[in-house]
Amino acid sequence: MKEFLKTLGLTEDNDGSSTGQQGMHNPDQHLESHSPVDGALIGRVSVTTPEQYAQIVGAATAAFADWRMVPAPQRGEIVRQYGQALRENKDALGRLVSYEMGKSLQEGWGEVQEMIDICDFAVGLSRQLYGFTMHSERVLHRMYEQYHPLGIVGIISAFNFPVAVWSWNAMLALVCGDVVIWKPSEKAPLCGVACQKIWAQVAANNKLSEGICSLINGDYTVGELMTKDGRVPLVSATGSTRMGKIVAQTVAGRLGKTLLELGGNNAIIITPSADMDLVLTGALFGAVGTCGQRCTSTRRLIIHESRYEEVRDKLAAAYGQLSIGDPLDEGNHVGPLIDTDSVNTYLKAIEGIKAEGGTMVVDGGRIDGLGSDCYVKPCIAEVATDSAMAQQETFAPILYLMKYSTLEEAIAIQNSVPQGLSSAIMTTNMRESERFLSAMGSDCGIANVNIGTSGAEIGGAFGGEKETGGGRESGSDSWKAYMRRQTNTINYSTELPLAQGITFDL
Ligand code: UN1
Repeated sequence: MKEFLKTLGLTEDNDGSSTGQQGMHNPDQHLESHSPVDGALIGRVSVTTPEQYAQIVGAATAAFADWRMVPAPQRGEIVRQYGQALRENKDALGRLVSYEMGKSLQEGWGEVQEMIDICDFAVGLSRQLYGFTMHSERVLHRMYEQYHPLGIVGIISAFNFPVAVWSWNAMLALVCGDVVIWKPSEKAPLCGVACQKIWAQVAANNKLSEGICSLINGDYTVGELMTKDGRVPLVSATGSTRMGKIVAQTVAGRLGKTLLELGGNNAIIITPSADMDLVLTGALFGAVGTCGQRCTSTRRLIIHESRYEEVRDKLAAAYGQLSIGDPLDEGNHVGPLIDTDSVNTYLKAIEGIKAEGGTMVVDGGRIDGLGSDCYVKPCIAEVATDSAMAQQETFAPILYLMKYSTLEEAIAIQNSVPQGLSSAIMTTNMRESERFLSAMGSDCGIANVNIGTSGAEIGGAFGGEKETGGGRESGSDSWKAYMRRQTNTINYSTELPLAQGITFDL
């Protein structure tokens, strides 16, 4: 067994359900986690039964009764300790992320760093859960608003950021006074178990009640236990648009709240004045980083006709320099896709591109002999601006090149897809960048200038429009999604004047 697995307390068989400190095992059903790096079985994680789920919700409900009354800065202190524990486990957890998910070790550590950063952010936030005060229209009255915790927050996360996405939601929810139940992706369940074990230690050190942070595991049927459960007021889900629509409809059916972070189809517009060094780094990292499996991955380059050949040829040359292989080897830039289903989707997309008349600039295909069947070549295709393939998010390293002549046209192409997560423009022309950022510019939740589409910082609100789902998590005032707002009006006079000047005398 690998050393970092031992460091994180993982074994061959792991409890997939836990109410804080207490692990629960289901002897009958397991998820098997195979590494896309070398195909090896890393470990098994037990699936949550409906009975275990009922116990977990019970523990979470009981924990919430206490946790909501802990002063927010003290809740922040617990999150600070979680952040400290992550610092101590950064190396091992980053290695697990890399080994279980397949992203490069640098990116695995980077993901744990994002967790540490959101802990720091949440600690500060725990003293800044501000509401407004208003002036009442009535004499000797006071009006203000305050934010209260919601209760149980359900988190459904995806395989591509198997630890960070949970922490963006959970650390904010915790300082807000909520309790959390997490269902990690069934493609990276050990990452969930590892984070839960770190939590269990922090909870035990502080003698905290069970169920402040719980873990459940399994496929969509386990997720459904939460989405259908009226005791879970908010479900935050990250994943495909298909999954998000089902979650949204199920939760809306009981008038619960959702926070959705779904697909992206992110483009970089490359203008005549673009700085070519920035273009190359931004586009390359955006398109091949995490093997094209970020929601924010760059999928489309919309290039001004005057720079088209230059960008195409330089990028093709850069793709030739990429080393693909074991992501735990720091010499490699690109690791495997998550599984063979993903490889098949990628291969089918390439067929689709060819069928609709696209031309491969850099050929794709499976790479054999690298340790598993999940390694593929990052590829580049030239397509028409109305390409149907380029309308879809294929979660793989396929980059589409398109040509434009006016900025208006470029913005129209960029906004023509159903998704609206991240976008970027490469320009040194102030008029162009301001147009891109204006109301008639990018329609995405994230719009960058001279930066690629991926690699957002935690300090900003993260999320997007249209089929991306509209949710915002992480920084800025995203915390408000995890609380309920209450408007309070207090009369300290001896009269009861009615609002709007109404009199109601008997
Ligand atoms: C995701 O792909 O779901 O901007 C999240 C980025 C990361 C987050 C990506 N900070 O690439």
